Amino acid sequence: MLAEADSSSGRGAFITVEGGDGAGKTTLAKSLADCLGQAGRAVRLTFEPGGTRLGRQLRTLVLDPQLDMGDWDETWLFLAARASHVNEVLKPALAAGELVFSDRYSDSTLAYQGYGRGLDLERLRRLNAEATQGLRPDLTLLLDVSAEIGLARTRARSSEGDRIGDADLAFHRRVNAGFRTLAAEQRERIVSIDASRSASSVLTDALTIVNDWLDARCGDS
Ligand code: T5A
Repeated sequence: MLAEADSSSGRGAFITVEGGDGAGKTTLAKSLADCLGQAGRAVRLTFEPGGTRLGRQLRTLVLDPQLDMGDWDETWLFLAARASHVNEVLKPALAAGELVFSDRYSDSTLAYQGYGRGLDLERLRRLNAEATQGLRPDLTLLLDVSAEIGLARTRARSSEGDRIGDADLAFHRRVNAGFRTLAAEQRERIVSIDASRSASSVLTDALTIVNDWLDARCGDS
């Protein structure tokens, strides 16, 4: 058994997909939602920043390569997007008993703004707790791939950069190392998957992890 359900998430289950830029999160989250939806579950697929109308506006701002902003200004924008996501999407979906997949959530703030930008981790944890009203993921899939491979994937897809993706390689390496530290600290919640392999291999592993977790959770209740 990987983790117990977090009672804060109500009747549904809350699963996040995390990792560095280009790790394959969006590809995996869509495939997982498709597979589990076809198996008859009520599935919600959402993402940060941008799962709400306000979040989409904030995403445009925070990723705009023409816009200069301080590291804490950047952090507040991600937190504001998260707060609206929790209120408008996550809590209602979980209360309705849905299986919710979020492409990024609070671990991204610790990895990018904490380990990547060097902001105080304890303060970020407190702010995350406030923005989420204490809503924690039940299970997190961490797609682990080197910054070099991840950035090569995003750059092969599009030559248009964004304010965070365009940061230097050292920044993205710190982010990835930060995600690995978080996974080592919270083995009961965060499960790492080797995301340097094909998308289908990553999906196979993820489906096994999620189905085992759902079975164990069902057995516990
Ligand atoms: N951010 C976000 C913070 O700094 N703090 C925060 O609190 C939050 C929430 C936007 C940025 O914001 C930062 C992190 C980001 O820099 P985002 O939109 O999730 O967040 O940004 P990206 O991670 O850059 O999203 P991408 O869509 O670019 O990457 P994904 O989702 O990891 O990768 P995906 O699935 O889109 O795949 C990228 C390409 O690789 C291919 C896909 O087909 C696609 O072309 N691919 C694979 N190729 C080979 N093998 C595989 N296994 C593959 N999987 C996918």
